[in-house]
Amino acid sequence: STLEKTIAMIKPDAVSKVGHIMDMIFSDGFHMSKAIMAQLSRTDAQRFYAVHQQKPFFNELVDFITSGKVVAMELIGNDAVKHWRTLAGPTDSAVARSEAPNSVRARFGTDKQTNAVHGGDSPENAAKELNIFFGPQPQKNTAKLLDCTCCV
Ligand code: YYY
Ligand code: MG
Repeated sequence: STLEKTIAMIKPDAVSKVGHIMDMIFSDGFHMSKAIMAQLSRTDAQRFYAVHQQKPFFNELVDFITSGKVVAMELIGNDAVKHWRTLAGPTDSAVARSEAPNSVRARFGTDKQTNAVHGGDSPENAAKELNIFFGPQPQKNTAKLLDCTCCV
């Protein structure tokens, strides 16, 4: 396994569940090194979802993600990218409820758009997405206390 960092983001539909979701994150063994509550501008939302620019749902997705506050978190752990996507569950919350009933999306999401949380899909994309909330990453990871050497 590899020590990694990833981004977890609570979407506007689930911000009121931030406590429950953080409980799930900590219970599953992640370290949380940064967290911020913010409302994304349209420009930042388009940057955040740049990989989906060509998708038919892009504009609706940007509408949704800018519709209220979000909570973005930097998570650190072994295989954090994959681990967080597993805890988040399948994209469609209805599918999550049948296939991964203990996942965040099963518990707090509604459907395939309104699905409670985001997870970076690779260390590279996670770094770009974290950059939107936290600015350029310093040379050495700030989580000194965790002795994280994955992102130096
Ligand atoms: O990575 P993940 O969030 O599980 O799914 P993606 O396929 O990357 O899609 C990103 C985001 O777009 C998804 O969380 C909800 C939204 N979306 C949508 O609104 N309609 C779809 N048919 C597929 C995805
Ligand atoms: Mg994705």
